[in-house]
Amino acid sequence: MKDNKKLTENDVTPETIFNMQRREVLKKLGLSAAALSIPGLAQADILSWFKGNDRPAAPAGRALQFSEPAQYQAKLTLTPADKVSGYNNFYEFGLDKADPAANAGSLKTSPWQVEIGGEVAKPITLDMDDIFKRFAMEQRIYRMRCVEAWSMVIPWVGFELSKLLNLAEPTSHARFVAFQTVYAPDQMPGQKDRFIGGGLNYPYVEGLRLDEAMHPLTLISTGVYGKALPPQNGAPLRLTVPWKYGFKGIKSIVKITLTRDQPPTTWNQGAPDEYGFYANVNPHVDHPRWSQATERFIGSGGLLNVQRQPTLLFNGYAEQVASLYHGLDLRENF
Ligand SMILES: Nc1nc2c(c(=O)[nH]1)N[C@H]1C(S)=C(S)[C@@H](COP(=O)(O)O)O[C@H]1N2
Ligand SMILES: [Mo]
Repeated sequence: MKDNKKLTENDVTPETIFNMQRREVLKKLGLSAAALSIPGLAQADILSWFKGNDRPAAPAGRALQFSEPAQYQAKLTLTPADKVSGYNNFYEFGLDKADPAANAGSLKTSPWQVEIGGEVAKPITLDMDDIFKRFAMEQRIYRMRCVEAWSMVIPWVGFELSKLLNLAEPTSHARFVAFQTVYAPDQMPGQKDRFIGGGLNYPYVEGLRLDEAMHPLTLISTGVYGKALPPQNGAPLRLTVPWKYGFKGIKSIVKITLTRDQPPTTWNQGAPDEYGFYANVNPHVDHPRWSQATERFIGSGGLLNVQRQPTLLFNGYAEQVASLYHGLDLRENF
C-alpha cells in the first residue's frame, strides 16, 4: 500500500476503507467523518448492538472432501482467501465490507435444515449431514462479479443445484425457484435494525427461472478454499450463479420453493430501477449510477492501485448460458 499517496475523493472506494484505518483515510482527505457518507460508519451502531451480547468468533471451517473436475479448474488468478472471507456483502451483519467477517460469528449454523417444497412431487427437508451424504462435493473455480463493479475469482466447494431440485421432483407447473435466507433477528443485527441492515426487507429472498436453476453451472456452495463456508460467506449453504451479479448468490439458505410465478427478490424490491430479476452480468447495460463496462479485480495487490479489467458478457460464461436468453431483450430484462 502506498501510504504516502495523496488521496482524492475518487480514491475512496470500499476497498480503501477496507485496507486502511478509517481515520487515516479521513485524515489524508482532510475531512471529518461526518463529511463522508460511507456505509462503514454504521459500524459504531453494530458495536452497540452487540454490547451485552456474545460476539463469538466463527468456528474454524472443517476441511471438506471434494473432487476437482478438470473443466471447472479455470486457470485464473485466485482472489486470496483472506479477501474472499474478509471483504463481504452480507447486510444482515452490517453494510461495511469488513462487518460480516467481524460479526457473523453470532450466526448459529448448526444444526441447520433446508426445506424444499412448493411445486414438487416430493417435498423434503434435509440437514447438513443429509446434504453431505447425498451429494458428492466438487471444487469449482468461478469468477464472481458484484453489481458494485468489483470482482473476485473464488474456488468454491459445492454441488449442482439441479441434483437437489431433482430429488424433490419438480411438477410440470414449476417455472421458477425461490430462495430464502434464515430469519434470525437475534443473531443478525441487520434484521433487527433497519439502519444496520441498509433498509432492505428481511428475510433476504432471491429467485431464478427453473432453467437457470437447473443449469450445470448453478451451484449450491458448502465451502470455499477447501473448507466449510465461514458464516460471512453464507454458511452452511448458499447459492452461486457465476454469470449473474453477486446479489443473486443468496446466503445461509433455509428454504427453496418451486413456484409457478416469478418470485419477489430483495434487491429488486429495494430499488426496482437499479436491480432486476435477471441480473445477468452485462458490460453493455450500465447501472443507472455507474458503468458496468469494467470492474476492479480484487487480487493479492494493495487495493488502492487495484487493477481494472473489462467486464465480460455473462461474466465470461456466455458460451454456456447465452442460449438460455435467446429472444430476451437483455436491456429490458436487466
Ligand atoms: N442473505 C444475503 N445474501 C447475500 C447478500 C446479503 O446481503 N444477504 N449479499 C449479496 C451480495 S450483494 C454479494 S456481492 C454476495 C457476496 O458474497 P461473498 O461475500 O461470499 O463474496 O452475496 C450476496 N448474498
Ligand atoms: Mo453484490
